[in-house]
Amino acid sequence: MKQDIKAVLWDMDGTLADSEALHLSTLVAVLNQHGIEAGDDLHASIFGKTGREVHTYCCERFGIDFDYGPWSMARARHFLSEAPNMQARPGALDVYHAVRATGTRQAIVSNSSRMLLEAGLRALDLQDPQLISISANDVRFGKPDPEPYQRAAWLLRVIPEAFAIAASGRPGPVLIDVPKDVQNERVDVAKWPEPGTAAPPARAPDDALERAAALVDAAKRPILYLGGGIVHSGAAPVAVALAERSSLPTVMTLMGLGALPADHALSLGMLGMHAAPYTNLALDECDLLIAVGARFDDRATGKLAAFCPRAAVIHVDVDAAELGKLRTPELAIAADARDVLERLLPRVRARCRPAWLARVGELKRAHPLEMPGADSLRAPYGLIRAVAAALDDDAIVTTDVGQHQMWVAQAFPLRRPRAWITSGGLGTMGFGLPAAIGAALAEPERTVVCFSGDGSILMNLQELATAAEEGVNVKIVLMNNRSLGLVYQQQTLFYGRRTFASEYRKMPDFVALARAFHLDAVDLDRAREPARTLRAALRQPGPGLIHASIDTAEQVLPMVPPGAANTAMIVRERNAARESSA
Ligand SMILES: Cc1ncc(C[n+]2csc(CCOP(=O)(O)OP(=O)(O)O)c2C)c(N)n1
Ligand SMILES: [Mg+2]
Repeated sequence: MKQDIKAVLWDMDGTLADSEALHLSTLVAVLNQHGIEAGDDLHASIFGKTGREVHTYCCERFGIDFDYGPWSMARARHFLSEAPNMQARPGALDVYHAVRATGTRQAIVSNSSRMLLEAGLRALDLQDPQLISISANDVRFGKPDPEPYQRAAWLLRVIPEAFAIAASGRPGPVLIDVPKDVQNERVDVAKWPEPGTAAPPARAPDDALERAAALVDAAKRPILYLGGGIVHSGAAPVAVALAERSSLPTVMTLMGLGALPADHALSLGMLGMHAAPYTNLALDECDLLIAVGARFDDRATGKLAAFCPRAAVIHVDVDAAELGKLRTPELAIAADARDVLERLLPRVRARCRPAWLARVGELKRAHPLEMPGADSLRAPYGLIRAVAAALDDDAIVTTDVGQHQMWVAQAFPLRRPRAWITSGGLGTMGFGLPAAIGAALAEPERTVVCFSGDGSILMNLQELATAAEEGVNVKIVLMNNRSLGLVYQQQTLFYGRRTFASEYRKMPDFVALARAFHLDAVDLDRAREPARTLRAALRQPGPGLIHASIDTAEQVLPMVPPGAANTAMIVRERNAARESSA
């Protein structure tokens, strides 16, 4: 199967009738200039739900008639986004209908893949949906049609421009509104434009690197804080090298997990709301925080004023707008993370930091991450550990949003970047399955495991049909706690146990549902030898669902109450707020 998934064309504009006059030639041709094209294996290169426009294009260009998934518009962006994301290159998506469907705003904002969104089909005789204004807050760049009745020649300029923006700096969606008359127009093109390419990232001045190195060398209790930007800039190996050279204990955000292997001696895992107690306590004691490709999100920092109160901050981010936005840094560097770390590494002295590492070791022993039930398939941690034990490091893990997502972030031993696909920021339920399908199409040799919840899976259940049709190697591990668990947990902890609209009274039979979509499905609740059944199901090629019940009362702990300092986390043993030990 061809692995080069570059393009997504998307349309559900109605029937296939009266399509003779419609042409997407110019648009498609300019996209082709950028490597977005259907290859020999159309199936692997373009996703689409046929409607009038795409169908016409395919019939014209390839002389074939096709119709395949994904099956829903609403959050299909997840499905589509991960294929280009895996390969860190832009893709394209016609999002016109999807923007208007529930949840897509979250979808656009919450995923950081380098997407080019190509929105189309504004019919002149229909009400203009004001696409650019609707999405103004969501995209990095939205270019309204400067004239009401633009000509197709405009595409020759704007598409290279959009690709340049999509490929430059911090990843994020770009939206181009292509009116229908423009799509239908035929133009003579004398000279095709040069494809838009990434602008070279800003380079840090040498003196900033000298200052950074001096701060790192002088620090007594430094911590390296890695965000998703490390993964996007391909900086994980050099971040590991820096941590090792200067003996820097290292924390990661949800999006940065895998940058440093989970079992690395210097890894303190994920920081923030659901971190191990020792992680947040170490941060409380640090005197220098080296933040790279991270944005001081409130899930990471807790109450900002109490975050790393003793630390000076070095903040490196490709997006200058992040620097000083939430925390005033001692040193701010607006530049590409990889370039900065590569040039910082030789400037930093090799250090062992015995006292600080001993202190961190002490905190680890005294305040560990409790994982009750780690040996039981009936408990969340045990199930996640058993899945991890049955897989190799080539596996890709995706999640939906909820307790299961946080349990996996805590317990799954992620050891490499780009093995972890989850919806951060405005996390959106329904992300996991389509993202897993996209990843599996991009990396067909790997096993993709999608951890999902009983609430989240229902958001995009129709994608089971896509998974079956494409035969993707996706295993859904459905952690069924018969509730919207994260909501139930918050109601339990912070609203006097007044649980409301967070429990299911009539649970669907998920195993039967999966089988109805032609997937293999096993129920660990009923298996005689659940461990063996689990391993066999993970080994079985093709799409499958593994169902496991989880007690509704299970909680993700520790948990920092909303608005509280990270040191005031609720921990498992006592279930009571604790004070900082510092
Ligand atoms: C589309 C969407 N709707 C609502 C939410 C708010 N929300 C976050 S987690 C959650 C519960 C998720 O339930 P489930 O998928 O069963 O996961 P669990 O927490 O039970 O593991 C909800 C409703 C969201 N993030 N996305
Ligand atoms: Mg649930």
